[in-house]
Amino acid sequence: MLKFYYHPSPNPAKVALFLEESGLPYEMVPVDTARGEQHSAAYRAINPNGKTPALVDGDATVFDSNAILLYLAVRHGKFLPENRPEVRSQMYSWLMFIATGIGPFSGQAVHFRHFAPEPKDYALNRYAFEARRHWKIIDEHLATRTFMVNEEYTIVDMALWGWVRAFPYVFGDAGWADYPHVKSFFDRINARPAAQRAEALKDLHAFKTAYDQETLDALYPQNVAVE
Ligand SMILES: N[C@@H](CCC(=O)N[C@@H](CS)C(=O)NCC(=O)O)C(=O)O
Repeated sequence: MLKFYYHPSPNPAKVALFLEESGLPYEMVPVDTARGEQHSAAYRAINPNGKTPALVDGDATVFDSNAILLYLAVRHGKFLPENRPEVRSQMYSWLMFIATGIGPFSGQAVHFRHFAPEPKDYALNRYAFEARRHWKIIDEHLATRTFMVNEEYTIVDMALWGWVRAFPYVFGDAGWADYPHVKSFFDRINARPAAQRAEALKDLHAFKTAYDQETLDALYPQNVAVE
């Protein structure tokens, strides 16, 4: 059975949605990043990047959320758009745009908005600007379509959903108003039973929610004092 290494955060959510949509049997293995479990030697052997998610499929190990989506989609022939160059090219482009733009800039915008120590104005401005710029591109793209590629529900939509969930942390609750098409997309995917099951995974384990010193040290090791 598939082993899915999970924490309730944006990148694992993408894979949770695929697994729930596909009905593939899997075991959820919690990795409590607030307790530093992502840094254990055992987990690093699965994901050398020490982040969630990761997937073990028999002898195959896959890390990085969009790589896992592609792996599962190709292996099981599910949630890939029509196999024409002009369509698949769109899938690869948007998948990488989400992996290299939406995710990292949104993540850093969250970090500087909520967690970074002062002074942070320059960095906050830089990442909030880039997050807005990337999400505007998505919003304009979704203005004329239901799904990201070819009007088919694909892994690109799953990759996007993982991060749309974090929208209020990136921009605040008022942020939705500037991205109406992203909001409609979010409501549309949330209405799917698989999305609700993917969201409910977080309740299967008592993940730590406190932001105490242990959590800060686990998530921001650059701040840990070196004696
Ligand atoms: N590029 C990676 C990024 C993974 C990532 O940053 N995961 C976050 C959760 S969304 C994490 O595990 N954070 C814990 C940490 O940074 O220590 C992917 O898409 O899987």
